[in-house]
Amino acid sequence: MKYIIVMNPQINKIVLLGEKGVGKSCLVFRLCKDRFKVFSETTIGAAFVSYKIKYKDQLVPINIWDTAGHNMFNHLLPLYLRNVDVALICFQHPNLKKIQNYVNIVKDVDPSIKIFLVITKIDLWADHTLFPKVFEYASLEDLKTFKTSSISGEGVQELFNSVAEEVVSIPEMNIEDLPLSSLTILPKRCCS
Ligand SMILES: Nc1nc2c(ncn2[C@@H]2O[C@H](COP(=O)(O)OP(=O)(O)OP(=O)(O)O)[C@@H](O)[C@H]2O)c(=O)[nH]1
Ligand SMILES: [Mg+2]
Repeated sequence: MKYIIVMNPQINKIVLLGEKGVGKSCLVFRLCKDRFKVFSETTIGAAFVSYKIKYKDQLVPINIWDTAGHNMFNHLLPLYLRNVDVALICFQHPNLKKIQNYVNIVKDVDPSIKIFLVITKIDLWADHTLFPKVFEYASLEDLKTFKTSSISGEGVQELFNSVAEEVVSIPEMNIEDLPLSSLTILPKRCCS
């Protein structure tokens, strides 16, 4: 019998994390629909989206986990961070302590996760150099920073291009090397 292998959402896994209301879900919506989501409801637990990013001459599939920023869901973050390739720490205010707290949460789960710092809602800021301490910290920790607005779309493509670049730079595994838990194998129907 023939089989098809369905990639699990744990492959090319991207997680957005950050405080409630910083604009994580709107960022994902802007990426996927190329427009601003006017009425965005607070996320419960996490939302999952699969998307293919156009990068150079290829389509890079990514699995996005958009986590809830409300404090009551903080204890779930380590679960969503398992097997993550890139973590996008989103924030709209330059509160270094809170940003460092998220960086530590990610590093505690797996220090090899690539972390991007994402400033959101830059349409609200006249001057983004108001984040000097954040940039200083980012360069010290060798973390890439991005400035985005889901309203104007500014910086969103650049951010996800870098995500795709990061994902394609991860050495491809042979199918035999992938952990069984990351694959779902289904019998192939004769007509499919
Ligand atoms: N000015 C401005 N407002 C934004 C932007 N992105 C999102 N918002 C607004 O910010 C609010 C929260 O956006 P969400 O994307 O739902 O925030 P979230 O981070 O997903 O929030 P939780 O799911 O509660 O963690 C909404 O009222 C949006 O309209 C942006 O780029 N600029
Ligand atoms: Mg949300």
